[in-house]
Amino acid sequence: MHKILVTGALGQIGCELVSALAQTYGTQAVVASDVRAPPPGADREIRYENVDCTKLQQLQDVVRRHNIGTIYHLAALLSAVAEEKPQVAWKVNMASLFNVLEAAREHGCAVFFPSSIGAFGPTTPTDATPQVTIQRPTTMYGVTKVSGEMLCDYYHARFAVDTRGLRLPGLISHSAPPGGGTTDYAVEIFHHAVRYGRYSCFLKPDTRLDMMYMPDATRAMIELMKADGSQLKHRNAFNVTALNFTPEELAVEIRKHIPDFTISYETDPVRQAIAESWPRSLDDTAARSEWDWAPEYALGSMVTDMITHITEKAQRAS
Ligand code: NAD
Ligand code: AKB
Repeated sequence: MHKILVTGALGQIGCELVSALAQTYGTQAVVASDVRAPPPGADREIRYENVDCTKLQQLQDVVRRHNIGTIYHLAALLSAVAEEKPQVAWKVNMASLFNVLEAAREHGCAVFFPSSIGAFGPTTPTDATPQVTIQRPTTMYGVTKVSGEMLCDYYHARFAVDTRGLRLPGLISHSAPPGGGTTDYAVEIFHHAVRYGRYSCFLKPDTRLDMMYMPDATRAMIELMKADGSQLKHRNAFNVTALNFTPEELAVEIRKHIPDFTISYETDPVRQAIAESWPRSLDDTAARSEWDWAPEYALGSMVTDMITHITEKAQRAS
């Protein structure tokens, strides 16, 4: 039986994607991997491999040993960290994708690549950004995402590798902390609201961005990889979205659960500039029509679920 390899599996998405894949296909079908060692107490039922994706040999070895048929390639540096270390970001994001595509070409694997709203830039139409439009990002993260989309298209056209991708918005989740992105405020705010009743936000109150709750995001990734390939016209990569709000609007929704919650603003100029270079909202019509994408969580249901989980976690820890 072909197995599924997840790279960067200890990150914000990986932690939940591995569980979602195990629920869908069984624990034996999934191999989790990361350059880091798993934390003590990690799920021992899921096979774990230490893999640095910038090393082709390590990837090829794990793909061969586990008879891998599909690779969900999550290993990367996120927007804020990539802007701090652009040279490292180019190496990690591009070398690792190139190696994944080479291993996939040699071993006949399908590849999932997570692009981002960061693949757009200040010259892109900002509202209801179309599927096909101007992509001239001004961040190193965005440059690696556009290049990644194009490289995936190239491997599909030139070598018939089944590459598929999503342009994900900011993702909100409670299992693992976010990895250094511009949209991290939308996760941090919940932890601070539950623990301290207040939060100092690094983006301005009216910074509007698309977002998505993690259960919708992992389902989108799995559904895209299951979709009938002959129906996919865009492949790399589909705009997808679910939620759209500003920090101020999120705070209002949190106050429905924690009435005394207060938010203040101490803007980080680097992350604010990144956010302002991104679209305010995406048009995901192509994903909806080509593989029936539809989100399940709205702002209210996402906030209720986040606060429930984080409160339970805080109570267990105390
Ligand atoms: P994360 O930073 O939380 O996790 C990335 C993981 O990759 C980490 O566990 C890290 O140890 C690992 N990693 C780093 N270098 C590696 C290497 N050389 N080899 C193997 N593993 C390595 O990131 P995430 O939020 O889980 O994002 C995963 C992917 O999804 C990234 O490509 C990111 O750009 C994309 N994405 C994320 C979001 C989001 O909001 N989280 C939104 C859009 C796109
Ligand atoms: C980031 O902020 O870097 C990510 C993303 C939207 O790609 N969350």
